[in-house]
Amino acid sequence: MPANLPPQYLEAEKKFRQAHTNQEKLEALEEMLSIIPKHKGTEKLQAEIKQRISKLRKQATREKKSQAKTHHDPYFIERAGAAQIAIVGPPNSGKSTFLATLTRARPEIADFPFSTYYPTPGMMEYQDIQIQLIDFPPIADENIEGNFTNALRRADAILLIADATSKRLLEDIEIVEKALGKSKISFLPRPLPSLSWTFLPLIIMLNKVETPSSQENLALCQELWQDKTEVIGISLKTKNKETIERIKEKIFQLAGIIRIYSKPPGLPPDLSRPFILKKGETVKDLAEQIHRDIAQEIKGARVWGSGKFDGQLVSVDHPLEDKDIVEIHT
Ligand SMILES: Nc1nc2c(ncn2[C@@H]2O[C@H](COP(=O)(O)OP(=O)(O)OP(=O)(O)O)[C@@H](O)[C@H]2O)c(=O)[nH]1
Ligand SMILES: [Mg+2]
Repeated sequence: MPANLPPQYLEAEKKFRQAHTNQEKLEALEEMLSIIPKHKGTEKLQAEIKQRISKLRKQATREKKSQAKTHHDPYFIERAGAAQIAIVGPPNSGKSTFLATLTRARPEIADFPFSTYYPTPGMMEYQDIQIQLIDFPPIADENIEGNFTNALRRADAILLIADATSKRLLEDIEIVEKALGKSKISFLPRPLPSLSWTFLPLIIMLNKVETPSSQENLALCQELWQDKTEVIGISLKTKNKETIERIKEKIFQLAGIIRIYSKPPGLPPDLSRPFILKKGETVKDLAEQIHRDIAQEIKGARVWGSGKFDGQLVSVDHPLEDKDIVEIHT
């Protein structure tokens, strides 16, 4: 990546990374192309952006054509709630049980592998928000179909559920890891190889840990993955209220979102419906979500929560934290 790209470019690239639809991606790429300084040092990047634009345009035309033929994509799940989490993993690990435990969805649960054919969504309630979970078909081969790949790339994060009692647990997980790699999904927080890659946070839950023989597997997996991500042992069979709460909390953290309550000057805050921002986003990002005009006129804000003291005046670049109350000043 060439140095000294202007902040507006980085802002547009951030939009691109966070885009969920092809239309949003196209708009962000076009913005990137119009902002990028045109000189020798950025030629390669310009070419890459142009290539992505042309690819997305072609894809959009293809999708329009196939929609015209009423081609149905069973992997396409309409987004709902504050975030979308993809549940993936080897066969028979308890992915559908997980969905049935945390949401009102009733997917098929079976004691034989490959019982889920198509992704099934469900809404998980977490305090005052809902997070969408999608139970995907099992991954037992590192080559997964294109629709599956695209659906994963639309999610906000990945929850990998594996069976802690499996005799080949590490291979089970490795296959999923490879399938994600082939889908150009990186879950390690480091620079992506190119614009065509997507970063998605990932955690691993090893299910069925009530089985004594699984303890060794859990310890082994935790050791092996300690530099990459968190590995948590769960049992959906012997679950209780506390374990469910702990799991929900983990999913909320995995989603990488924060809840912000807005407050009009001189009035109490509206605690009924939080705005959903990504972790690290600022007062400016909140203003943009409320209204474009407000984002242009904003001068600062008062924040209750993450500020040094309640009601502290902060600048537009102030990063917000979960449950902050914000009064925007224009
Ligand atoms: N011992 C034990 N069995 C469990 C646990 N959770 C789920 N199971 C069982 O594991 C089997 C597979 O559960 P599913 O939820 O269908 O697994 P899946 O990952 O959706 O399976 P596929 O869709 O085929 O990939 C079922 O017999 C469940 O009852 C658990 O915590 N402990
Ligand atoms: Mg299933």
